[in-house]
Amino acid sequence: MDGEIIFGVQAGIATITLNRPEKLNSFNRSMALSLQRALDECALLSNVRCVLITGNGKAFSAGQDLAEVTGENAAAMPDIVSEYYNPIVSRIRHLQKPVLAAVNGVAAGAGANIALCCDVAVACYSASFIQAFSKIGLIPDSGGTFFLPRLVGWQKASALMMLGDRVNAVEAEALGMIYKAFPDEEFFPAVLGLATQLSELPTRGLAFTKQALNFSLFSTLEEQLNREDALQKQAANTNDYAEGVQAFLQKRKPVFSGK
Ligand code: LHQ
Repeated sequence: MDGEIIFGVQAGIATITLNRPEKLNSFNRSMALSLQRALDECALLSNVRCVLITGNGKAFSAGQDLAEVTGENAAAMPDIVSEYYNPIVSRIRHLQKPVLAAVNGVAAGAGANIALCCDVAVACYSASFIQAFSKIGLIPDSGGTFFLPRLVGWQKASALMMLGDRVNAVEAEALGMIYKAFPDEEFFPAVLGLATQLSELPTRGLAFTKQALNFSLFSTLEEQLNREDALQKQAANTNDYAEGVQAFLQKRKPVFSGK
């Protein structure tokens, strides 16, 4: 996909690698649109049961390519947020498959917030997260003002967004910003293990879980209980539910098909 994204599918896992390493995988228009297309592809491909997003080289992503927003051909600000980042975040949240962010290095600005909106985000010890926006007079976008206070609490989020502190991976795990941090040398085996695990779980059940979590962000308890009831009925209609129960009763390991 245009060379700025490397896309591959193997054993149920679609890997999307942000590939502008010399620019710390910062987003230009082409990379943003390629990421959107790759996510669309993941939605369409029935053999994809887990999506892994990572970066090539020493960074995950330094956010917007600031060279693109200066000079005569600079894209207008409203276009950047609505054309690049909002469609990426919406696609990740609405994809009916688990999305794993493997943060292999610095994640700044929109790069950080794209990682944080994924279903599971992990990082290597040498990675870090920076809400870099305030340093250039912007506000956190890509869902940052939505997800970060929900992940780490209002006060921490507010301070991190205003001060633009660099948060290392171990702190990010302690804050609940990410699921886990791994030593660098253990990172890729750990990521592969998690991606494999996610790809072998009941995919439709995970999609219903994701729908319930999305819905919980705005609902009352009563609304949420009703939503869980409706989604549980759908989950109970899947082949994987039948397989899960049978396997338990037969004391064997379940083999889920994702259907
Ligand atoms: C970069 C970038 C970069 C271009 C490193 N762009 N070249 C929405 C609406 C509209 C407009 C703006 O944006 C947004 C959303 C956003 O994402 S706003 C936030 C944009 N991102 C930033 O402000 C982060 C800027 N980068 C940094 O603060 C540092 O580079 C970090 C902390 C990420 C990494 O620091 P270092 O590891 O010390 O690397 P470095 O600074 O030396 O960067 C290496 C190279 O990458 C360097 O190029 P050079 O030619 O000198 O080797 C940088 O210029 C380039 N680079 N980030 N965002």
